Amino acid sequence: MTLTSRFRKSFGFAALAGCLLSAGAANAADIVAYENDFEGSLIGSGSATPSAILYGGGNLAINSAPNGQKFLGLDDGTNLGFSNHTITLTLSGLPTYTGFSLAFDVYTIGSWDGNTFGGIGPDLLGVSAKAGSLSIPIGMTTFSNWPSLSQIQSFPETFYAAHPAQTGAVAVDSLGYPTGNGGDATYHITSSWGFGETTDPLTFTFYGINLQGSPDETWGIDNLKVTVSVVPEPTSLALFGAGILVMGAIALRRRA
Ligand SMILES: [Ca+2]
Ligand SMILES: [Ca+2]
Repeated sequence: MTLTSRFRKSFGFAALAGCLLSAGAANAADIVAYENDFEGSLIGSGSATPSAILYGGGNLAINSAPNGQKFLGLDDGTNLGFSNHTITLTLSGLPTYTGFSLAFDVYTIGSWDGNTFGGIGPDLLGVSAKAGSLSIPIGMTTFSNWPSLSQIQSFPETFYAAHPAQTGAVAVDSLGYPTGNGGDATYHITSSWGFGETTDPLTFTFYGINLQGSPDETWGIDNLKVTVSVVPEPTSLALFGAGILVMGAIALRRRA
């Protein structure tokens, strides 16, 4: 199986949208495999929902930020989300697909230290995927909530790129966590990939590494959406081909 669209080098995922290059792309249709804003349900919706499984190092829960925003986090009573946990979303029951797009928001909560070493970092968050037997290391990066300390982080590229703290954040301190401990930041992340025809399952793994842990440095997932590019059924392709033949015959007759 050959990748025909590569992740840009980084978490600059958005730029890759629409770059799927597989041979069947012209006839492929995108369907929503999974979608969840975590306002009401851990299960979510989408064509693959019945077999979507989310789990981590503890029990998952819908957490509530101080401003009322709900997101995927941990059932530890803190509403602070994950620390050094691994969370996996498995989608099955999908038709044959030739690519996927992943989109989600990550909330970095508290005292994230970006690329800083010396025992307090680097504070890493990573995402990987597995499509059928194909493993895709989507990216691993760092975040910092300390622009006031002139810290650097790798986002919007992968570790060990260097950018000022909170570069690329779509919101800062909007969730209402205490700013004395770094507050919070919101990042919107997307990544699109294309490859040969692939079957179930499609799995995404999200993980935190090297964090000082709850309640100091935590994170949450929100507005998670997965679409897949689906190859048309052979029967509809055959009908489409027949339609072209008929049209061709009519054109020939007119010309005659
Ligand atoms: Ca939400
Ligand atoms: Ca840290």
